[in-house]
Amino acid sequence: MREAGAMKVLLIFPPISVDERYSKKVGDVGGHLAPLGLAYMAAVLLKEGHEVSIIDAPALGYGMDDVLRNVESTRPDFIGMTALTTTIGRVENLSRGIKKDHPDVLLGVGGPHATIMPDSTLKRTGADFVLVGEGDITIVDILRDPGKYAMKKVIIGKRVDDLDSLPFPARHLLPMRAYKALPNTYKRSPYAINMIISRGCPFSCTYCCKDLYGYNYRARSVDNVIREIKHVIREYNTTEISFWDDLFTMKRQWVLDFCDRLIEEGIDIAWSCYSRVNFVDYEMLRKMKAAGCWNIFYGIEAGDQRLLDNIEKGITLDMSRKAVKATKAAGIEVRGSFMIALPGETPELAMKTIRFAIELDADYSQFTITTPFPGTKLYREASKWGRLSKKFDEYNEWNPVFVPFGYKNEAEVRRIHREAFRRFYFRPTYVTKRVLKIRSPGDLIRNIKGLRMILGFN
Ligand code: B12
Repeated sequence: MREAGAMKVLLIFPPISVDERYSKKVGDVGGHLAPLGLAYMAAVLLKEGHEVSIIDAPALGYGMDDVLRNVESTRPDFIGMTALTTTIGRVENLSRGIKKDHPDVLLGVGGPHATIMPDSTLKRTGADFVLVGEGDITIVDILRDPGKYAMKKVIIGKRVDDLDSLPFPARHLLPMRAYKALPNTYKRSPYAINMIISRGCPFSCTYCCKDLYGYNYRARSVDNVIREIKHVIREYNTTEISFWDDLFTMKRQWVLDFCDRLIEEGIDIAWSCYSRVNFVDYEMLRKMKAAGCWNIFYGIEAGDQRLLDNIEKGITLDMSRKAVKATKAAGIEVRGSFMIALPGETPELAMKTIRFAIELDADYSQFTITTPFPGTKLYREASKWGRLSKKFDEYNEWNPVFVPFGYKNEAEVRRIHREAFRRFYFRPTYVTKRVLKIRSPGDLIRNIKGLRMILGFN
């Protein structure tokens, strides 16, 4: 029985397949992760006494019709959807479909795209409201008194200053066995548990959108994160966790304290995170390794200083060299992220980036195609640097939606992007290194799947 005033809530992550995400046939390689934003909101709403369910359509393999059928049979009072720029077209179709059959359902849309383009999101989807920014606090207020908000079509979400005040994400509402990491992104267990320890980032890289979490970095306490780790170990028997913060090592002392706790309490997990090359040092990396960190993903982006300056990355090539060397020396694998088709880039400069990736010789390198998402400085200034397509469905970082003036056309961007994977991965030294690292049948399978994925990109 629901309490008085309680609602039947359905939160939806709209359908998109892994192949669509990469605009390529990459096969059954995994790559789904729990939608933590919805899971946080679900946890908060459960505490309020609402009856909540989540449909993570990509993980469940649901298409539009499956979602609509579910809505038909469950008849929720409130439906909330996440919109990314890549998925706004689907959110539009889905919400129009829902509103056609159920005009009375309260429908809200949030997430990065809704935050960046609230008015157009409202118009396209026909939703009752669009929420800008963080939803965890404000969704409670809205459902407490929908009448009060009925006139406000665009609602600004309250920023969560004290992240420890949030309950842990309601993972029990999600198909946890469907979350499998990509082959080269796990060590011990393909069943992925993703976690976030902070929100916000003080840097101003021009390709990144600051509208959602802002510049103000806020972290959870070490104690709160350790409790969540123990919780997921207990509930899901997990042996591996990936941290998806933009900058996990933002606060050095936090990282050291966190590692000390993992070590002191004998918490045996393999973990990985994202960082910046100028926010690590050997001593800290050694401690991270001792605490179970096996892989760090660095945004290295380019092999030419001017290209880095054009995106206001605030790093130098030497910082990348130093960080990669220190990370390897600490015994942690390095994943390097590189961008092709940056503002000011020519195919020759892209070759410099590819050569730099080879020089650094990270354990894995990912090359994505620069995508000026709306809400970023790069989007606003795109016409200064090249030609930009506005087909948002193609904004997935694997399509040349932006062609810098230094390139002839999209085909040339695609050719260089393929070339990057080919030159990096099909080097005899790289192949030998990977083969020598194979220790178990699991390692072998991971490598074969990873190879299939790289071939998919080619
Ligand atoms: C983890 C992650 C992934 C994971 C999992 C995605 C998932 N299921 O959530 C994986 C690796 C699968 C992934 C894939 C992609 N991702 Co991604 N991802 C992230 C990352 C790093 C963290 C997301 C997260 O957990 N945030 C923490 C939670 C708490 O926040 P949240 O999800 O934003 O939710 C809050 C608010 O947005 C809001 N909210 C969200 N939904 C709703 C709904 C309602 C009704 C309301 C009221 C509020 C609300 O309230 C929430 C709580 O405060 C973000 C970057 C970032 N820092 O957020 C990029 C990010 C979301 N991804 C992005 C992109 C582009 C992609 C891909 C297209 C890239 C690709 N080719 O792989 C795909 C598309 C995937 C898809 N399924 O559609 C972009 C989106 C940009 C944009 N303008 O839309 C981001 C912002 C990164 C970037 N490049 O700038 N991603």
